[in-house]
Amino acid sequence: MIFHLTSKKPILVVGNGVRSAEAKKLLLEFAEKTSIPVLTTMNGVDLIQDELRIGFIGVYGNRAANMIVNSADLVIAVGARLGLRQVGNAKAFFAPNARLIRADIDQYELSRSIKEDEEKYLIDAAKFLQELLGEEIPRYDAWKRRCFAVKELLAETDQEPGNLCIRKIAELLPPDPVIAVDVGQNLCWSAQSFSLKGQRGRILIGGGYGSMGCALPFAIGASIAESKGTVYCVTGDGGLQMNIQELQVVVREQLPIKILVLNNHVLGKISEIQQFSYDCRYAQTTRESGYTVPDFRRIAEAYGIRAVSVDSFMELENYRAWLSDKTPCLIDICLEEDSRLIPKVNWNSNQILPEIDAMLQKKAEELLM
Ligand SMILES: Cc1ncc(C[n+]2csc(CCOP(=O)(O)OP(=O)(O)O)c2C)c(N)n1
Repeated sequence: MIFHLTSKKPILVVGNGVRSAEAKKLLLEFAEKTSIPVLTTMNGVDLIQDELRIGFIGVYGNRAANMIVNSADLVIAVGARLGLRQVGNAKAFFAPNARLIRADIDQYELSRSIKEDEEKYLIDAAKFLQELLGEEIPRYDAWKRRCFAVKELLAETDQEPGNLCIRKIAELLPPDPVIAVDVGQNLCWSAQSFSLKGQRGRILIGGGYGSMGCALPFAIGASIAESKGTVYCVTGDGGLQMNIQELQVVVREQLPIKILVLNNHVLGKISEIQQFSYDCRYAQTTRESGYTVPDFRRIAEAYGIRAVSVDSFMELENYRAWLSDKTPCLIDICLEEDSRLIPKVNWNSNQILPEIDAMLQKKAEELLM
């Protein structure tokens, strides 16, 4: 018996290992059979979508997801390595009220301990889920409803312009889209706010490698793999400048890649670190400190790609047709320079910052009690 029947608030945390083991169907089956809430890591953010999606955990994870981890009494992590980005610096604060079960195919990942009494299974994610499916596990409908009520309650907190922009893009996409995302704030906003229609869509990210400029080559590869399929490429202005020459491949191969530039005119992720951790001593990240952005519309047009610059993501509505036809395009979306990345889990505790309205916080905590 792997599952602890005494558990009242169990959760599943799934990572990319579930995809590698081709166990996504088993995951959905398990989630449906038991009603145990499913959370993901950033790498597994597209493993579960639509009404099943609560969010991803970790430093820049969704507030509701991290609150649920803080309150759960059983965490079953499958194919999720639970690295620093998920667990933080002070392991004692990770899922402080829970027993931890870890299933991973990678011996090295399991050799790192997170909790002294954690239970580890060196096993393929599909086999592990199959074993769980064979166990008599009660349904957790009421607990799942409470988790989703918290998600609902907090739906409008932490909504920076970057999040709202991703929500707008998601609204305009067809079911099961393939999306390639770059690195920086644009990645975190995407992971936080891309709720996809359908269960087969993909969000391709560089994960732990964090190599800026990956989105456009990812999009090219994904489009070719799908016999010139449509791919949505979400990138920051800095990331696009890393591999901008690949626009020629898009044109030469006539790939229906839709490039959406979240253009805040700064190397946002790093300028934010310089703002908060280095007392606003910006270096090579903002216009004044030595970073500038070209006119992407004109560059795309020079390559022969249809392009437009919009002052606000609200204008994306006017380009619905561009996003659904089979021709490449670039939409340069102007974002506020100071669109921030929130919430953030304190590296040395499990406190989620910034604090929200006390009444809202209390209500969410009561739901999770
Ligand atoms: C090749 C490479 N160089 C530097 C970094 C460090 N880095 C991470 S995010 C980032 C800024 C990204 O800026 P931008 O592409 O404009 O995206 P934003 O954060 O503004 O969304 C930098 C420099 C990196 N991850 N990869």
